[in-house]
Amino acid sequence: LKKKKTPKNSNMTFELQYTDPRSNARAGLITTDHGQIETPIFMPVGTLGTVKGVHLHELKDDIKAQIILGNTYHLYLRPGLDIIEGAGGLHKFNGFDRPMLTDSGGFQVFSLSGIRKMREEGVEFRSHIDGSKHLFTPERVMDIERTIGADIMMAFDECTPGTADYEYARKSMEMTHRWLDRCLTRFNETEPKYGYNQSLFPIVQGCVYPDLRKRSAEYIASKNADGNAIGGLAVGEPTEKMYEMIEVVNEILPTDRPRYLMGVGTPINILEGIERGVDMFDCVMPTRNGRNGMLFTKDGIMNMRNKKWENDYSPIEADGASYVDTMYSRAYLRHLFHAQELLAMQIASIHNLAFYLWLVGEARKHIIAGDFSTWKPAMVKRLSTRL
Ligand code: PRF
Repeated sequence: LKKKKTPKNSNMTFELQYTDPRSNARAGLITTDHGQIETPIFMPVGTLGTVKGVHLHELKDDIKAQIILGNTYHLYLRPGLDIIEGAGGLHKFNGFDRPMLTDSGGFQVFSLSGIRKMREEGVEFRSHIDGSKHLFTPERVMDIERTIGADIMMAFDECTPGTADYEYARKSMEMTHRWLDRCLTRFNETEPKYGYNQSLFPIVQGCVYPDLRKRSAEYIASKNADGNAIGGLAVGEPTEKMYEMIEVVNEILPTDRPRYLMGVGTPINILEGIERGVDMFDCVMPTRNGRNGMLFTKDGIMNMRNKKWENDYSPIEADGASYVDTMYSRAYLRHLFHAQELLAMQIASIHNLAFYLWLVGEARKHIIAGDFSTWKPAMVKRLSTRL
């Protein structure tokens, strides 16, 4: 058992508990001041400090979320830093007393805000809410993430689109590296605000170019951070390229620190990521697609709006991971979606998140049991069906 104390300004630890002998899959334990996270893990997305449609009670006791994610960009614009600081940080504000992570806005500024201007200094953008002008610099983002107070803060990066040409990708990656240095400087010269520690995770970029990915992974690894993230994937590149880039990067990122693949993905993407040595995932898919009527199950995807469920009075998923799976029938859930009842979205969100947490929990069990390499392909095959 390896337990490593990580560098200054944090007391996060990562204990690598098991490594699969036939792949790069690992099971580990992250310890933060808000508790522990068993990896591999999926982090439900709580953009505005709430996982959409899900009460805390369900999030903690039914879905069994061990960590959730918030977005710097959104929380900064609304409710704003004064309100969050006044509450005593995001944990106090939303009542989730387990670990939290904030994304830096390096993705959201690019995908959500309308007009934006990027320069060495940072990104100037207009709010998607009221059109007001703002400037995010690496220093400003560190200050904002200190004020939000998540256990894990993400560095400010540019998420290079998956279709970028080589020269664009190289320049973008180099700027992300310079921004990382500025993030680290600010992070190291500031203190947490609420009496518990925070960690800073840097982000690998480099688009679909193996030599850029290698350079970026080497640069990021040299910072010796508590954990490392892989960004710029699942942004328009072919899925096979994504898997290839994960392999290139994970050959370089240290094995004794958690690895976080940002914004990924489908249940199959997650299993492929775990097999390649990724420990942490987040994605809006279970909640967003759930609100549109899409359910992820062990036996594939169900579109609950489909006529085929009209008089199917069987449970949503007989052996599902959540209480909603046997509390409600398929016909009833279909009816709720067609009637545009709020409960439809709530049921679907709880079901999908419980399923994602179940899936990573099963992966962990099989890594520990030593049969991940036979369990995973069988699970991928099952997940590939459309019900
Ligand atoms: N950077 C940041 N957040 C992200 C991404 C990234 O590259 C992605 C890419 N899949 C999702 N979220 N900061």
